[in-house]
Amino acid sequence: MALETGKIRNVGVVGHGGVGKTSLVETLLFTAGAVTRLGKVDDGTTTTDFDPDEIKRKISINTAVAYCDFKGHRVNLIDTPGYGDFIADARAGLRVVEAAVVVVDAVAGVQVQTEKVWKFAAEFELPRAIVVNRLDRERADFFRTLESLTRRLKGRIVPVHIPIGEESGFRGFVDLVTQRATLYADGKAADAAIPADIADRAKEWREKLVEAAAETDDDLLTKYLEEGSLDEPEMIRALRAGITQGKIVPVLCAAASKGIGGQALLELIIHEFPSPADRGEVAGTDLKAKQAGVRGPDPKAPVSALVFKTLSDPHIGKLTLFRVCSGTLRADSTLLNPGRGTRERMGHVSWLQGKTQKNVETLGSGEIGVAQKLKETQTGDTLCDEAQPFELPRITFPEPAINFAIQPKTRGDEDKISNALSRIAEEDPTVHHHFDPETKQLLISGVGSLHVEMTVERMKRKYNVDVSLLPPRIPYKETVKGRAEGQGKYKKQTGGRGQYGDTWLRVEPMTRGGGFEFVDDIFGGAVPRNFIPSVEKGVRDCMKKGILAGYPVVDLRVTLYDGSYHDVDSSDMAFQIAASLGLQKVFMEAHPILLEPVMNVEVTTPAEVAGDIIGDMNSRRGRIVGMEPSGETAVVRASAPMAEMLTYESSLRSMTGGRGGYSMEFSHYEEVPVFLAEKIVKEARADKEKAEKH
Ligand SMILES: Nc1nc2c(ncn2[C@@H]2O[C@H](COP(=O)(O)OP(=O)(O)OP(=O)(O)O)[C@@H](O)[C@H]2O)c(=O)[nH]1
Ligand SMILES: [Mg+2]
Repeated sequence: MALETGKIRNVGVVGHGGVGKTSLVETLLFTAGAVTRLGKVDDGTTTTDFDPDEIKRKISINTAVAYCDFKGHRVNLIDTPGYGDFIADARAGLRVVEAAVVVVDAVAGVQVQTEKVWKFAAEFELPRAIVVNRLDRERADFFRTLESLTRRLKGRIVPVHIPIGEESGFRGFVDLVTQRATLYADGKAADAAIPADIADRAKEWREKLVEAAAETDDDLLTKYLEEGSLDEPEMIRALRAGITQGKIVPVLCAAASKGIGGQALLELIIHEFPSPADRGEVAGTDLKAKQAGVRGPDPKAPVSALVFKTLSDPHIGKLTLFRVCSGTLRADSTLLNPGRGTRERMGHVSWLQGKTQKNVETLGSGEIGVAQKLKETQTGDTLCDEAQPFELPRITFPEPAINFAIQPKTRGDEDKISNALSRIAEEDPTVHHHFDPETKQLLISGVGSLHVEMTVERMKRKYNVDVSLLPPRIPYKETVKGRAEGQGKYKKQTGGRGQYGDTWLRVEPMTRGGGFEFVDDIFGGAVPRNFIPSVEKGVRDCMKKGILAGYPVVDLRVTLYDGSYHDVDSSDMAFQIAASLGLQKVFMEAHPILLEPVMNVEVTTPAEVAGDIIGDMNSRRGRIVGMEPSGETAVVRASAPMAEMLTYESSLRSMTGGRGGYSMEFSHYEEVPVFLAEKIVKEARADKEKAEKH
């Protein structure tokens, strides 16, 4: 029997890195009795940080799922990572829940990623609750944190708790709705009267809560303003409805690692957060009708499910985590993946408690489950009934911002590397890799440097390939600015049959992006027909190898306008060599230059440091194309040479205190300024000499 949709709560736990999300999930599981011991992040014993990389670093890297049953409800918890490099997982996790718990640290208040996950939750119109965690820490301050919440996050944010005791003396909270206290001793909660010393404060905040409840409804507000109060049941009804609809964001107290706050949050989740049934239909594309359509959370509707995470491991194989959006998904059924046009056999399907799977026969609408060893399905895909094809909007991921070149530590490991990277990309869609034929390097791209380093570690641990990371080579190109012409001749007479080829070549520039053009301008057979392709081949090969500094030559027209031959000694090879020698000489006389790739860059930054960003961009030979201030954040658009942008990530981080972000894409090629070109040519020659000595 599938679970009853109205009794399910799917909750995304999100927030800045290290604020205690994983610890809070553990506390919820423990409070509900789903685990018998309260696991600790510092001991590597939590349910949701089970990956060896997570245990080693004591941070969450992957979204993980756990569940508990509380007072007749199924609560599915999605524990998401908080570090910037992995924050795309948090966004993907929020796509499959009905509500979010946003955790903040009681010392630091709102941080960079808090703002980001807040925007994600708003994008998906999710009701939210905020948990002020780590209230037992030194310098923890609930009211200062509250101030930063109301100042920096949009929404009607109002406490439903106030803390009792400070720092290491933090021992519980007042529930402003019931006006009772919950006090903890030895991890056990006990109900108590509000302590006398905070009674006034509790009253003051209770009043603000009533006011917020009244504001959710015009009639209530009129009544409140006239009578100065609301009756208890009325106020509770308004408050609950306000939270469910996202009009009110309640703030709760916690010290997750001490088990404080779990019970109250669970009560809020089951009473105030919406169920998948409340959330209603989901929009998508009806592939049969070839138009927009919807699917309701009805157990009898055709099945549709959204894949929000893929985990792959050489030992357990591939795990596909999905959320059933409509219908009832059965074990051993066959579903369609409409995006890839493939069928997938589901085999066993299970609930997921961290890394532990519990097989079930069916998964109903609104449930979160996992399938093993699906062939082609990847994160973001839809799975659906074959007879009623339907596609949910894909989950999108950010474009990679940083590139490294990868070099195998063991020769001949290249195939193993791309294999491992393809497998990793299945579970992490923010990892990309490709071979750059111009620089002959395998490039890996990711969200940030920590992300790329983690990927390299994962390759080693899971796939046993060891690589080093290098900054990528810049794919410069060579061309000319002027015209020149001259002779290329190759003649060898060493007894027996000799070698003879003689060409006269003219070179001239073409427009940027023009590529290469070979013009045969021979009259009267000065170079015989059958050797003309040899001349062209010699020219092409020489262009590929580069002349000025070993980079490929582009945007060049080469005209063969004269030459001579020898009846016996002329050959294909001789003409190729002659052409190559000729081109090398003529090219250098036609004002050769280097071209460099220029990138379009878009930087998002706190408005107060936008001036620094622009100054820094100028020092990188960048050109500012536009700037849009939008409140507290500004967007700066620029174009800048790739060579200057290799180290941008860390500079941006330090200029913005980690609050900035950027994206970058190739735009076009431009001439390298002379002073830099000289340096690049010199380095290239030195490299070449070194290589020739070895
Ligand atoms: N003092 C104190 N420490 C806590 C509390 N909750 C969590 N911690 C500690 O804070 C650190 C981070 O906790 P996590 O639960 O891993 O935080 P997280 O938000 O899941 O971190 P990421 O997933 O990496 O973003 C760990 O050392 C926890 O033991 C708390 O209430 N009080
Ligand atoms: Mg975590």
